[in-house]
Amino acid sequence: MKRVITYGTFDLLHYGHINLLRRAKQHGDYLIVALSTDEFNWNKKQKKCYFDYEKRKQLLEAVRYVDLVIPEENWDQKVSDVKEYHVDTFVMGDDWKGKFDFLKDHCEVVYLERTPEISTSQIKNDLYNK
Ligand code: C2G
Repeated sequence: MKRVITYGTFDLLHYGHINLLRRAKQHGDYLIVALSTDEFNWNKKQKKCYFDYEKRKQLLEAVRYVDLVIPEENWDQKVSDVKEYHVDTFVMGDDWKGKFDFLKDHCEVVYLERTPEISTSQIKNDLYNK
């Protein structure tokens, strides 16, 4: 079984996220999503989520492409995650292109094209300016 992992906040889950998850799953048979915790988002990514971790986890677990959701608590857990979960392929959107190439020593690294014109901040701006 080919195991794939990806990381993110996935707040206000939208079709850009779903496009990423669908394509990530195409790289294997089992997709793990390491979901940024509220603390990690706030302390390290300066992101204030609309939905808390449990709600974002619940949403992701309802997505047909996702097999397991685990917490992402820090920037440095990726190598241990790849080892612990026997990951074959690491996938991220290409806004992160090159940033995780150090993982090539441990697994395949794939950057997928981001879906244009949609982002959580765009949704928030559009709603705020309605
Ligand atoms: N994404 C995408 N298209 C969009 C928006 C997002 O393909 N229009 C992808 C991103 O490239 C990322 C994933 O969806 O691969 C999740 O996006 P975010 O929740 O914004 O993740 P981010 O905050 O970039 O966290 O350790 C890595 C970080 O946790 C990544």
